[in-house]
Amino acid sequence: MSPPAAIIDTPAPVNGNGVSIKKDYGVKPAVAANGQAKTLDEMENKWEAFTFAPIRESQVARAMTRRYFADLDYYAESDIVIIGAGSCGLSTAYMLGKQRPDLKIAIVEAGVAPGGGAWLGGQLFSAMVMRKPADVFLNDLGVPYEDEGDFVVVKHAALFTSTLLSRVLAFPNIKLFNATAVEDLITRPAPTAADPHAVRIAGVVTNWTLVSMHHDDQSCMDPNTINAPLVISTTGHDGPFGAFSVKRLVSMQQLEKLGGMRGLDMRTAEDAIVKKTREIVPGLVVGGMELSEVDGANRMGPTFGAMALSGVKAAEEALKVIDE
Ligand code: 48N
Repeated sequence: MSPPAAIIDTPAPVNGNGVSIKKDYGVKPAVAANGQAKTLDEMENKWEAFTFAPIRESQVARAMTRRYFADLDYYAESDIVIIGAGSCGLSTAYMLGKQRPDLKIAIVEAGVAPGGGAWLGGQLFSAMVMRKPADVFLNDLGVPYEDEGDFVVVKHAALFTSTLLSRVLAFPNIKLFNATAVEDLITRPAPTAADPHAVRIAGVVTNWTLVSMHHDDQSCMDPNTINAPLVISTTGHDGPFGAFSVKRLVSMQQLEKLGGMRGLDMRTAEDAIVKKTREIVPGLVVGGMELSEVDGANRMGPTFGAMALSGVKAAEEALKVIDE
């Protein structure tokens, strides 16, 4: 039985060059789902007559895939790519989204769930500590906290991370590609007097994370790419996926070696990470705990102010490059 004619949808819109354009789906605030009621109160005790509006499975398939592939097409050329949607990467995206609605920003996050290590405060405890002046970031974000003098405490780390994530996802010029791993960096020759083999970073090489995890037991599964004049890497300290870009810079001889993250020293670690967030090689800014692997900075343990403010600085450093 062929689907009713009304459901055969029109093809995704493309411009004169056949490039998908962001179709305006008329994003509206959420309204009651069932078509009859307009408020939750109106649904009370009306379950006998309750029914959802009609749907055909292919409409769901098209609603998801049309948008996703239009986004893949649209962000294939981005202004900035952020690798890693942990607390630093999301803070960076938040600052860029607020300041530069003109920029196309793609966030590539290997995990299905973005947020990195910021869903808990430390050793699975809920509360998240941020040392002042990181409270100014929480004020800007609108996250409530308890003031303990030199530091503040957010009652649950997930309150910070979910609020930050929701603000970032609400920016129309930012797209999160989660469950997607950066497998390599796109480079262009940028020889210098000191290094004829020097490169500048010009984008990222991506694949579904589940594919990235099985290159050793499947035949060749080639990646996809996103071109961008600037990449911001915030992939965290070393681990299964961590410190990705800086380790790749070493293997492509753009960095001689990594300093390696040092032992825990809260007071020196946080200042160092924020102050040294910077463009490591042309076209690549590194922030958050990934940076500790470059400079051999100490780790700070269960305090997150440096992640937020490293994100603020990473956004600043990125705009210096983009606007130069
Ligand atoms: O949360 P993380 O790991 O990294 P940061 O730098 O945003 O925040 C670090 C912070 O959580 C701490 O480690 C705290 C402060 N503790 C310090 C200490 O002393 O222990 O987020 C990195 C994100 C994760 O979500 C990864 O999944 C993702 O980056 N990621 C990648 N995404 C895409 N492609 C990759 N190759 C990749 N590698 C990591």
